[in-house]
Amino acid sequence: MNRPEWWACAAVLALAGCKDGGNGDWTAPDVVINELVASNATGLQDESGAFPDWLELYNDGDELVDLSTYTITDDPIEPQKSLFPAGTTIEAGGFLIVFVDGDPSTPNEVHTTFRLSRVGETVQLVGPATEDFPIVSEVTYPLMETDTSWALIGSGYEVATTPTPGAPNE
Ligand SMILES: [Ca+2]
Ligand SMILES: [Ca+2]
Repeated sequence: MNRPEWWACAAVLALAGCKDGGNGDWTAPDVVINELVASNATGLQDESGAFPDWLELYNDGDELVDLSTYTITDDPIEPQKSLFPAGTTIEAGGFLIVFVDGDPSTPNEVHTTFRLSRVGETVQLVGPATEDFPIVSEVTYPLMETDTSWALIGSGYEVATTPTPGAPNE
């Protein structure tokens, strides 16, 4: 964080609770789990032509975020369940599709080591181990109908009947 941001954060820390990590000077980026499909039959395909479950990350901040030291998990007691490939980044205002299928068969795409349950579970985007695994974004979704998504619209999540991978939710 640059100096003006540090001063601003220090000034409002007591009131607003700036997100702080284990080393005191780490701030969580504004990256959210923006949308997910837990039962994909006819929607987004990966490069192999499969229809994996997927989730969409969105960077609501104004700086590129390097996810190389981040992880993603469906198990809170195993924060490092699935690593991002080294060099994975998400640009400011950008989207990143993560195939949540336990099948890293298309190495140019990001895949997880686990799958999404159609009946619902909790998924977390987790920050660096050096910051004590801060939860950057967390979503708990209910039982999902096939080819619908759980989408962040406004300040909350709701079912979307038309998933929008890589684009703003609607
Ligand atoms: Ca799972
Ligand atoms: Ca979307």
